[in-house]
Amino acid sequence: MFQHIDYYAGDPILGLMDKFTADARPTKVNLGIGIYYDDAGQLPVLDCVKTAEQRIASPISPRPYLPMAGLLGHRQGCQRLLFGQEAKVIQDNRVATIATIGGSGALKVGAELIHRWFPHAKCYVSDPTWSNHIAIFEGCGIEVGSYPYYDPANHSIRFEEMIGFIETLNKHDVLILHPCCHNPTGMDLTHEQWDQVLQVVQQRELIAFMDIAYQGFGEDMDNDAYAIRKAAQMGLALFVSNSFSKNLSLYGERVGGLSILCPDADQAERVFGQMNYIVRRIYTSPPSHGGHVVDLVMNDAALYEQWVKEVYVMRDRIRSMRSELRARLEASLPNHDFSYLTTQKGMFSFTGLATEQLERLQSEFGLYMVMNSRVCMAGLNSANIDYVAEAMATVLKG
Ligand code: KET
Repeated sequence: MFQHIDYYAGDPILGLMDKFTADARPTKVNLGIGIYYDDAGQLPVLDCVKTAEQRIASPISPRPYLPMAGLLGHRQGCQRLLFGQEAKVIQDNRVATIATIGGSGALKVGAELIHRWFPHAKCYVSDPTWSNHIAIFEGCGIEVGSYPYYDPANHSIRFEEMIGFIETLNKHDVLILHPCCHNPTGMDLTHEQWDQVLQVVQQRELIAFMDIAYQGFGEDMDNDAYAIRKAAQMGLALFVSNSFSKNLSLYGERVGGLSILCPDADQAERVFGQMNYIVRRIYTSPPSHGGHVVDLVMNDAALYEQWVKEVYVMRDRIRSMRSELRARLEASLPNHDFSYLTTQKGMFSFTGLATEQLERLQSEFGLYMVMNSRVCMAGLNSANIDYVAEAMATVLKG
């Protein structure tokens, strides 16, 4: 019956996690998946989340189905976080938002909506991008291409080429963009560069689809949303998928949101209806526990303030790991340029290490990085950084 079914080669990121878990060496270090660990190497439970969960648990309450779109407080929390606390587009009811099963669920629902209502649209991702962007859009039957983005030789952005390329796209083609903390390269556009990209989006009538999974880890909550707010200001229609996996450290609860900014309230109502319909046909409604945590943290002023501070503690720890790794590598290899480690933003650095070097790091040192040379800086800590720097220096020396 099933012999015609292909074996699954495994996911390039999630598969690494299994390999890491199976490695018995006590010195092993996981720099693969985009998960934030604290300086003790532990996955943190944020204090704001603990407080919210204590409130949710007393008294323990019944668990009805949530609405297809999730909790209103979760949806409104996403809108204010993305578009700004007092955003006019929210007041004008122009944003259709649903709570989703993580950022991945938001991408899936958004891709389904594009496939159904813009059947001729092609989708373009940055070269390179998070591998699952391609998988999710192709999985919905959409043709996926790429636009020039990163120049590995100079650790820089191929901005002119990027603009030149998107100027050739057709009306309603979809451009997947990372508003902050680009995954996997850590290289973000400047505000001026965003302005230029969005002008082309407007002129060519493209659909911008912004995927924001690391808000607060780059600059701060507001600056990380610059591209989203600028697009809103320009009157563009826009898709935004957001994830709370990282900034609320709620990976397994699967919480995120999909927001679609529409030209007017009537179109937002149509779009919101279709988003609900897609959800009904795939999974009916999102999970309840994480939704309640998001609702509480986003809507209680004290918890919200505490949350933002906790995100900045994570951001600052990653930044210090970046400079410490850079300093150690520069000391070992004075002729190499490691400045990219501190220029790149968010959890990831793109090291440009070759496949053989990455394989050696795994087999000899138990150091796990994604095979495209992406390193998750949030896996470094004061106990493993010397070991990691030494291992990297050893393979770089050849
Ligand atoms: N978008 C981006 C850009 C992203 O990096 C991730 C997760 C997601 C969406 C998915 O978010 P979630 O809320 O977990 O569904 N990235 C990390 C984990 C993974 O690959 O699934 C990663 O890149 O390691």
